[in-house]
Amino acid sequence: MHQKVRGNTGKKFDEKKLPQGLFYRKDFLSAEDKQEVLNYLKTLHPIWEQRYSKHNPPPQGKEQRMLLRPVYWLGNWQFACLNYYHPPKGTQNRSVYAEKYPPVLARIVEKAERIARQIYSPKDIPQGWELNTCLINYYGKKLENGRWVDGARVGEHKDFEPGPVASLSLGERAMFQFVSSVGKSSPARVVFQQWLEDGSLQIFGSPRWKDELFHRVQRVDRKLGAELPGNMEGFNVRRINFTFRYVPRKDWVKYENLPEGLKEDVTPYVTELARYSSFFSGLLKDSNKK
Ligand SMILES: O=C(O)CCC(=O)C(=O)O
Repeated sequence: MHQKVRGNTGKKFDEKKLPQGLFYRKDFLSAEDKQEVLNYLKTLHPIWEQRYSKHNPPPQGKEQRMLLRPVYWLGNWQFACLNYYHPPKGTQNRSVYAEKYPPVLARIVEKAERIARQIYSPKDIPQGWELNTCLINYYGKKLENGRWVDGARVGEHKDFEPGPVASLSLGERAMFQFVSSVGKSSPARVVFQQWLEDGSLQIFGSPRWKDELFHRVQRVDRKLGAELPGNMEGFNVRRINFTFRYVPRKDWVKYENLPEGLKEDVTPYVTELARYSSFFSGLLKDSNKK
């Protein structure tokens, strides 16, 4: 698996070729598509989620907390308080039907899927794989008690959706790292790092990058002076990232079919989304009719 790679400017790993299983293309997004994506973003109203809820309270030793950043999901919405999609056991009542991709994202996803099918061996692409789920992460600073607090990072984690993940970046570049282990006793060791630039596409897959290593966003630059659409009072957005993943459709659940407690937990979010989204206001209406 070799590909021409430009713009891999992570200092220590400034190489022409990326390791097998990784793909990066700077300037993936054309100027027209970028404008279309930005126009679409102007229509979205992301929300702040809490990690836990009444029916999924914090485990012992943990506290309720707000996520570090606002998010929006397409395809299906993995509410944090439903614990995210986590096969093999955590697959039920975690991925709630959400809005479809707009045409520009559907086109981008088609291209990303084509690239992934070229660069990964069939054993690294699960049966039925398609990038049908998108998490949109908003990175920036938040006004808290009169002070601007920067939360533009993501801690070490894995994406548990099966198969390759594709990631489209807009705005300021982000330092993205794969790290080998996390724990209180041993600090994370950086195995590979990469700046994710405005308009770039990254794809990572295979057991090495998906299952063995963690990944994180260490920091987001401020060099471009980017200001992106977020529609949020007291939150300034300088980077937006779309990660496209695969959740088998058999595991998507309709909001109205969630068990009562879980439905109660996510209803405030659905209600907030319904203020600006006909899809979510339709869900509330249908569910009230039942
Ligand atoms: O913002 C990024 O580049 C990565 C986001 C990420 O790690 C995730 O959504 O799981």
